[in-house]
Amino acid sequence: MLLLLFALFQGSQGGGFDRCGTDDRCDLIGANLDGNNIVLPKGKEYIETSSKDNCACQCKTWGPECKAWTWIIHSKRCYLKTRAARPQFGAAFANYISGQKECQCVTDANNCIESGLRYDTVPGGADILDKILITSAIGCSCACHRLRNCLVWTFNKNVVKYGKSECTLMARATTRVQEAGFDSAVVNCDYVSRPSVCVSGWTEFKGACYFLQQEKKDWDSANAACQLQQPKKFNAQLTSILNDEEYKFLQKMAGSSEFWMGANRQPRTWYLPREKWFWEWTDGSNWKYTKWAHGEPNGHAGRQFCGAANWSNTKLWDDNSCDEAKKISICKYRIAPAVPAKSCADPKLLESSRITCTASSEYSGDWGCQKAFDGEAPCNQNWPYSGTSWATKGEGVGAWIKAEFVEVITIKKLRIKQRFSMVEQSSGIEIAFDGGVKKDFKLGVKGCYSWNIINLSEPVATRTMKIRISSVYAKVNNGFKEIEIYGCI
Ligand SMILES: [Ca+2]
Ligand SMILES: [Ca+2]
Repeated sequence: MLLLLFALFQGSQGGGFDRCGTDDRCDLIGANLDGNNIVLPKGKEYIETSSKDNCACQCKTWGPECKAWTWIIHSKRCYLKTRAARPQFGAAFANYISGQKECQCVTDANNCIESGLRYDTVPGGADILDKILITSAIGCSCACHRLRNCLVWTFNKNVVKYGKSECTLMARATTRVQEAGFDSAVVNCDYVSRPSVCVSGWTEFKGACYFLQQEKKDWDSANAACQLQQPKKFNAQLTSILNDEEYKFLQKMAGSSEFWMGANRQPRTWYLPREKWFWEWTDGSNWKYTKWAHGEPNGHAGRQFCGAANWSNTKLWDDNSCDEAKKISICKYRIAPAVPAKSCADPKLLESSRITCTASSEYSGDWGCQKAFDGEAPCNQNWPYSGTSWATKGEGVGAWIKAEFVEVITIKKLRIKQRFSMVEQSSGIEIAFDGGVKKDFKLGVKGCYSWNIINLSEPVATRTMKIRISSVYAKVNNGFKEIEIYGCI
């Protein structure tokens, strides 16, 4: 008996750890996976666990029923889930960490990491989105990709706690400092989390999108306004200017006006000797190309820390007081180069948790766009309140639903189920993928008893998919019961 206990003890200490081997590269930080809780013994829906690793472990060892987990930091509650629903982000979930049993880490770290570099930050400053303990630099990179508005990460191997090191996630590039034991990267060196086209209102030029802000603003407010420009998640910054060609393009955009650019000097300490000046681009681009006017930057009165372009008669650059309100500022975000489609011999159903969505309209929260990607497609009316479909508010032709994925997916096949009611059936759709690729399809199957199956003649690599209804059999509140996406990651 004692021997058996001993064996069990050994199993849980040694083998248990190996079997769990949680992978924090995949964590969704500040995210909740709503619902789909496994009901535990005594009707409880959660287990109290000391760490998110322990929670992930519970899921791994639970058996096939557990597909995902959510752990709440302050209450230490661990919820095991039968399905990874669409993640919820936002202030209410700042204390939540979620993950899936199967780990897939989105990262561009191999292209981006700079060793021996840290980004310096003000402790507790608004630039810091999160500080976490994590196992590897790649993990830190993944966490940054998973966290909305994360632009820069720094991984500090000099700190080791519980076998993990410190990972700081930041909203903008701050002072770069050479220091051993650090790895850092700027997310926008990658293409994975970037869109492939400029959204409307932005002008495309050589792999980036630009927006002219025509409201009087000081440098910091102008940069903050860039970050708030739609779509927010691209985290636009005041523009960097990296060569003559780009500068000429921006000068054309600004006309004859002087404008704020992303150049700024760190640290903003008055009367700092010139050899300690450190100029940088707020979007993290390398500081190489400059176009200073004669005698600039002069740090006038010891306190000019921000860069303006198209200055005065010279039309070159000047360092200026960051507090000065300028009429014009220009924002920039990078876009992705086209990604080649994979061969994808074994297409798999894309999980809901990898999809976020928007739509031209939603009948109500119970018929929101996420209902088309929630994995539920029972063929009944679900009247009155528990919709399993996306429904528009009175739309037919022209209605659209757009899915965005957390990484580039090569799509091979779709299955689409229409809504229950025969007076809400669509007959044709146009599907648009990244890079303006569009395809038309007929929907021959009405109602929700069977699927419309759409095989793509060529697989498409994309981060977004927008389905627009192009013709209808009949219209009330058209929409879709479910859209299944099959492909490879
Ligand atoms: Ca100056
Ligand atoms: Ca559904």
